Amino acid sequence: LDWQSAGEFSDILYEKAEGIAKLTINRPRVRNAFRPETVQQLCQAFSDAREDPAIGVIILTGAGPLAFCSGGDQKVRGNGGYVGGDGVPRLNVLDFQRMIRTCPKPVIAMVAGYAIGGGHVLHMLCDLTIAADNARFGQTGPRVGSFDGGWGASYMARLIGQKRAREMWFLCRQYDAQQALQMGLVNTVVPLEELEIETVKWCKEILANSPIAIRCLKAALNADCDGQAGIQELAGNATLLYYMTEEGKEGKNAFLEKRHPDFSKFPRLP
Ligand code: 2NE
Repeated sequence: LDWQSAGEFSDILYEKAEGIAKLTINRPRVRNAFRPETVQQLCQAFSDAREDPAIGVIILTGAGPLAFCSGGDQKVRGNGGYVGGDGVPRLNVLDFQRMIRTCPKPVIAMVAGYAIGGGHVLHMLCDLTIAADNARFGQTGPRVGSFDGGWGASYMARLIGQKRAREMWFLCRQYDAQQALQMGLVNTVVPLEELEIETVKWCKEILANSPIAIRCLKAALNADCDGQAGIQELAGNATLLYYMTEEGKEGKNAFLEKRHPDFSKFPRLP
């Protein structure tokens, strides 16, 4: 694809092409570990991709063949979070997790090399994961003095089962791409040199399908795990669709025309 830059950032690359937005964590010297600024920039670009009606699918990836993301940058970890240039400790990757989860557009993790720690959680939260054959997956929290007890634990168990999730967190082992495929952590494994070609192919297949059907399905699949927040997301789609009906418009029009609404012409379906 002919990727066009969609914004200049210090820690990420942000590009668009043919209905696809691509966010690349660009800190390969530290295996694409994120610091607060990295996450702020990811949130900014992601928000742009969500708002852009020309974009239908978002790819999240890491620069270079060695890593997707190695989680929080341990060199800037302070008391109470990761410390950015402003001196304030943050765990703002949790905000980015929620953005991925609630985005009505599919988000695809394109993983070459390590997806480790908080980077592993990010790939899990993406709707699909396309892995290169050199990909390696794992959690490190209990080894480095951290953990993610949110989606990082509970959604992992939904993906790979309780026994495997406990194994992954308690032992902090690494798993190769084929093991990840067998566990249901990733959708497919391809040779490294075909990673982007294959990911774009999946994006284009999604783009050919109905955007409203896809956004409702994403919300429905989330709702099964996400409690009241999941129901809110699913119900928001019902409101969106209702606004598109003549029945919904009658209520608004009556208010604006200062008259009583006439819903009598709309059927009470069984
Ligand atoms: C990723 C991994 C397995 C790669 O190993 P390898 O052998 O390929 O590379 P190496 O030599 O370990 O790393 C290369 C450079 O990247 C830095 C390293 O320190 C090294 O730099 P120098 O020391 O040579 O200057 N680097 C790698 N990962 C980093 C990181 N996360 N922060 C800062 N620098 C990093 C191996 O590097 C590894 O295991 N990395 C650590 C993974 C990790 O523990 N991540 C944090 C988990 S906790 C978390 O992410 C989190 C959470 O649990 C809850 C909320 C938010 C975040």
